[in-house]
Amino acid sequence: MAFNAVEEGRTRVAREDAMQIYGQNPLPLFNLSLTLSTVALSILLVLAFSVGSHAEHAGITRNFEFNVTYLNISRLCHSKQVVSINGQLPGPTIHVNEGDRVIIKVTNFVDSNVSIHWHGVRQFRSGWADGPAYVTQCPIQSGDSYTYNFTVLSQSGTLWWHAHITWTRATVHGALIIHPKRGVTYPFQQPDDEVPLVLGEWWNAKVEDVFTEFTAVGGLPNISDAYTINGQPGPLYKCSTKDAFVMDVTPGKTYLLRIINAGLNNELFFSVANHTLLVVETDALYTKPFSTKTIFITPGQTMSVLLQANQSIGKYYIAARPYASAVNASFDNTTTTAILNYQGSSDSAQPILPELPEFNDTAFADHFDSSLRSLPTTDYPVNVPQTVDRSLFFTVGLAVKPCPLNHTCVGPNGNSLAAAVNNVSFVLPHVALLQAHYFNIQGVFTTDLPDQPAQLLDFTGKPPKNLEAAEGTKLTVIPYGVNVQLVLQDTSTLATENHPIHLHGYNFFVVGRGFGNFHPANSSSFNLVDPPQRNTLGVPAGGWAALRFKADNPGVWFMHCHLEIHNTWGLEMAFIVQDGNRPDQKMLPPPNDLPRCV
Ligand SMILES: *[C@@H]1O[C@H](CO)[C@@H](O)[C@H](O)[C@H]1NC(C)=O
Ligand SMILES: *[C@@H]1O[C@H](CO)[C@@H](O)[C@H](O)[C@H]1NC(C)=O
Ligand SMILES: *[C@@H]1O[C@H](CO)[C@@H](O)[C@H](O)[C@H]1NC(C)=O
Ligand SMILES: *[C@@H]1O[C@H](CO)[C@@H](O)[C@H](O)[C@H]1NC(C)=O
Ligand SMILES: *[C@@H]1O[C@H](CO)[C@@H](O)[C@H](O)[C@H]1NC(C)=O
Ligand SMILES: *[C@@H]1O[C@H](CO)[C@@H](O)[C@H](O)[C@H]1NC(C)=O
Ligand SMILES: *[C@@H]1O[C@H](CO)[C@@H](O)[C@H](O)[C@H]1NC(C)=O
Ligand SMILES: *[C@@H]1O[C@H](CO)[C@@H](O)[C@H](O)[C@H]1NC(C)=O
Ligand SMILES: *[C@@H]1O[C@H](CO)[C@@H](O)[C@H](O)[C@H]1NC(C)=O
Ligand SMILES: *[C@@H]1O[C@H](CO)[C@@H](O)[C@H](O)[C@H]1NC(C)=O
Ligand SMILES: *[C@@H]1O[C@H](CO)[C@@H](O)[C@H](O)[C@H]1NC(C)=O
Ligand SMILES: *[C@@H]1O[C@H](CO)[C@@H](O)[C@H](O)[C@H]1NC(C)=O
Ligand SMILES: [Cu+2]
Repeated sequence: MAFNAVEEGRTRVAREDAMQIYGQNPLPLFNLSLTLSTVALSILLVLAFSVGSHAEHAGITRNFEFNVTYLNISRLCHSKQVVSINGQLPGPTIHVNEGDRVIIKVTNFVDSNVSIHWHGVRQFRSGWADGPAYVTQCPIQSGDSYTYNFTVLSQSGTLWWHAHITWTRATVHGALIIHPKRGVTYPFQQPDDEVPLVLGEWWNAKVEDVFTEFTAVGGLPNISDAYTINGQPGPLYKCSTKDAFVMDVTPGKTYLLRIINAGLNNELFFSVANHTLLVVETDALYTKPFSTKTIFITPGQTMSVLLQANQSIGKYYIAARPYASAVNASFDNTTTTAILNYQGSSDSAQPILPELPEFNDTAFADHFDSSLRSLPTTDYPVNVPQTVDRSLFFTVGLAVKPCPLNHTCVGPNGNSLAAAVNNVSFVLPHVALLQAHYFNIQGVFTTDLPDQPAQLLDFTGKPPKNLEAAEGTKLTVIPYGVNVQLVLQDTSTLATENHPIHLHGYNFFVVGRGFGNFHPANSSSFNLVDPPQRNTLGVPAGGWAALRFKADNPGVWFMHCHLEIHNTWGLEMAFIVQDGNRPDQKMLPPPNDLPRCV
């Protein structure tokens, strides 16, 4: 099977993917227990009721088993033990069709706590299955199991899943592919084959040690030693000559690359030498086809692109390297490669490297993000909220906070480095927020995150002298059904930086973006016709982005920077979206096996 073969340094394109698309029976994939059952009438009725206005075609139920186990692995001539799913890195690929119910039994066989997030899945009313630790559930402790149970509706394309606790997602992640409803084709050229490309980040040291070390002193973590494509760094790294993912192609055929940035702390440029990429979908939502040599993809983002194997027979590098927007910050300045291998190319052929933008090419990153547009189709109308019921203005940026008692910190003036939303550095509670909300448990959170900054400053100019942020578990309450506009404003405190902000439980429309300070007059140029729809957006370094979404999914939904450094420092908040009046607008009760908090 494809990803197992990666261990031998050479992999074939997974045929199973295509078979699923062409409507044949899915095969068991990658050592996963995948059982298929047609849905009984009773479940159909439950489904039709439970999905309310989002009911589409009823799907089938797909079962998966995820065992959290240790894996011994060696890259760049460094061996270590990592936490994995079913002993695979990347972990197993989940294939479903839109409309399916997905049941994943996760059992924790390692010593540490774990929790898994199904990144980008809307989770209509099923927030208990969303996964972020201490937000929608307490962690699955050693020896315990939890069965995630959700349906996949109103979205189609490439998503992924990953651990959502400390930095465990470095090695606990994989692709989650939502194929169109049975009998439905793509709104673009049907590819001959499909290939997930998971971009990752590798440390020679144990990631747990990197995490413990930097959190203890409130400083910067050690940078990674390599990037990877489907778990392999590629031959540009020392000791890695044979450690490359190889994608075999047949001349004349068209391939759908499903690209996922599963890296922890780096936004990436990605390109394939001598080939053009046609972007057709981002974050499991179709886009107007957009042709480019290079894509820009932040941690948390996913993208499907068509590649035509129409070049001379030979070998071409698929390559990724970072976009590092924080001036003077150190970063992993290396390049990962995989090999696009044409059938009939000679074994001795030397692959050609693509030209990638410079690490600081903000103009390219901005041009790429500004070029994306939604593609309205019959199944996916583009309903941009035309009016705003609740207007929010959140600053996102770096800060400091007091060093914890009895620690020595290395941040400015002996403080700990921090990051904040509207000057509040988020503190994770010990009881899951969703439980506290649903069962009305007092003392876990407050609902006073300000809608606007205390003062309207020049956020991107000279930074304030006082770098300190407040700390707290502050949430924002949104009534069911209202249209929310959220302007995210980067700040210059310590450094401006492109922050990939991810919202759980929703997709949002990116109606505007720009550099400098947002001004209300900017709203006159908002795109309310075909703005791109995403679950993760890189807020321009030293700039702003304006988002809109309709609060049609009740629950507690985390929003945070997807750079793990900033997430750990507190660049997080959560929305409580209240229940609506209709029965199908209310949260479902928690499952019986929801992990306990105490
Ligand atoms: C998960 O672990 C259980 C218990 O050891 C085993 O029976 C099952 O086959 C494992 N599943 C996978 C997918 O490895
Ligand atoms: C990993 O290697 C260690 C010692 O090097 C060994 O004790 C352990 O059993 C191995 N674990 C697995 C899952 O193979
Ligand atoms: C999943 O949730 C549905 C709807 O709540 C329920 O009918 C079904 O029994 C659940 N399945 C499992 C395996 O928990
Ligand atoms: C981090 O880097 C420093 C400096 O190179 C090194 O001394 C330390 O051991 C590293 N920490 C980890 C966890 O690898
Ligand atoms: C690939 O592109 C480069 C320039 O971008 C060109 O010099 C080279 O001839 C091309 N190679 C092939 C095999 O098409
Ligand atoms: C190859 O396909 C791309 C589109 O993917 C097209 O722009 C280009 O002209 C084609 N090149 C050749 C040599 O056919
Ligand atoms: C970056 O480093 C250079 C050289 O040390 C220095 O002149 C410059 O002021 C620094 N820029 C910022 C924004 O810190
Ligand atoms: C990154 O590495 C390249 C060589 O691969 C080098 O030319 C460039 O100067 C480096 N940039 C930085 C900012 O370290
Ligand atoms: C990018 O960094 C290089 C130094 O490595 C510098 O010469 C160049 O001006 C920078 N470009 C931008 C757009 O900041
Ligand atoms: C800090 O150290 C003092 C003296 O060693 C000790 O009494 C106190 O309990 C420690 N506090 C914490 C929070 O560890
Ligand atoms: C942020 O909050 C801290 C602590 O309350 C305060 O000292 C600081 O002035 C605030 N900064 C801004 C920019 O509001
Ligand atoms: C694991 O989770 C439990 C339940 O939330 C918590 O009590 C415990 O402290 C956690 N363990 C670690 C090492 O964080
Ligand atoms: Cu960030």
